[in-house]
Amino acid sequence: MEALAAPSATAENLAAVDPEVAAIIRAENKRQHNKIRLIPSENYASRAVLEATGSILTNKYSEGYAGKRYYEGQQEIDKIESLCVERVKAVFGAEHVNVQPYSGSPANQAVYVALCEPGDSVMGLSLAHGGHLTHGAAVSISGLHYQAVQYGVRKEDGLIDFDQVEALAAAHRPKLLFCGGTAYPRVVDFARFAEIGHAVGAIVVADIAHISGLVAAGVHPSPVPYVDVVTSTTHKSLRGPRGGMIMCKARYADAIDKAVFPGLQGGPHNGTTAAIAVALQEAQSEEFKAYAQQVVDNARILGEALSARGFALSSGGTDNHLILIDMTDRGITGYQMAKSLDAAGIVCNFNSVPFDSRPARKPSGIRIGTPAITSRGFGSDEMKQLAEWMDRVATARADETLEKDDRVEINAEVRAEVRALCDRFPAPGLLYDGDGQPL
Ligand code: DSN
Repeated sequence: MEALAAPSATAENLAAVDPEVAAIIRAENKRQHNKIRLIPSENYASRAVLEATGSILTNKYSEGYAGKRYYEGQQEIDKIESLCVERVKAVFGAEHVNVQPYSGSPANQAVYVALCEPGDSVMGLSLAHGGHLTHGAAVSISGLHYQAVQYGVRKEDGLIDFDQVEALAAAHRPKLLFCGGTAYPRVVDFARFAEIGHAVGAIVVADIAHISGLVAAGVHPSPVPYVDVVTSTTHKSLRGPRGGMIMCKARYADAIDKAVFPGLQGGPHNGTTAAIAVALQEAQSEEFKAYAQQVVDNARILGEALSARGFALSSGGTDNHLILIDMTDRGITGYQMAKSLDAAGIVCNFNSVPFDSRPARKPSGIRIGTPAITSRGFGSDEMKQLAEWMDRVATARADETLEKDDRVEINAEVRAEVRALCDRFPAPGLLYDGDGQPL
């Protein structure tokens, strides 16, 4: 059989072999350039990370761990995985690291498989108050197979209710106590969680998927000195490939490794492993530290500008990269705001707010964040402009005297202004032509 021809550039190969898929990827390349991406769990990975992800490492099977594989031919793969593990240890100061989980949910599932039995009591922040599905939500395996107890935030200030955490921990004596979340805009007090969990014999797990880039750069306190296990994705504020990792104290290393492989997974995704290593190399640079600080600064400036324009911020503001906004006072739902913003070229997600009276599919809030826009160089001026656009879109959506066409027109005006701003800020990793236009 004839060998597959190999034109030089990746994009050319794809376009020649599968023009349909190539066209969809190009359209997405344009969308990621043309719109302001505010989903706080998204980012722009560098070309270096993307090249490692899409490299020939995808061709290799390597069940097992470095030096203990079930297939031959691991001379280079062992080096990649060991390098990646060493870089994660160096950046986070962890005793043991596993970089094989396919993403954040499998990483968390591995923690359950490693450290407790079905039916055991486990505790986490409720999804409705900013936790993650895998922290014990009723619809997830973490809530279906374990006795999940959920804590929340206080109604008066939106902060974690540590009195409740303490009382529930004492009453249920959970095997695992999860902290961290996906829609919590404040600093997580890992030391406090560790104190409460350890007092009742719980293994304390910090899920830092959202904030791992901030932790790596030292702009959010690290859980590593306090808790027993730390899980994370690698593609959010850390700006790596889509993947997951687990850090733990040495005494849990065997159980965690066995749970990931052979407990839950087969062969690791070696291109992803290489790309995590690249992201960790990038995360040790001064540029990345400045980036992470700017992510937090941008979120604070954007939050203040939005508050000044009458947006109600959950917990009154933000300490990290994300902002949760209750749209009720603006006379619309979060669902309506998210749809209108997308039409105006600003992408966020609708999200429940704590104590939401509306259903999760059409909730009151939106969730926004600054990792992606900071990667493309937005700063304080752009945050203030963004708040003005969001105000204009919300006002138009709530104005019942406006005809639908007028609202469409206002969104189109904002979209044109957004597009002009985006053209001034090319994003890392995207493909551009010689005139700076997205391919
Ligand atoms: N889907 C992620 C987020 O958007 O926060 C969490 O898994």
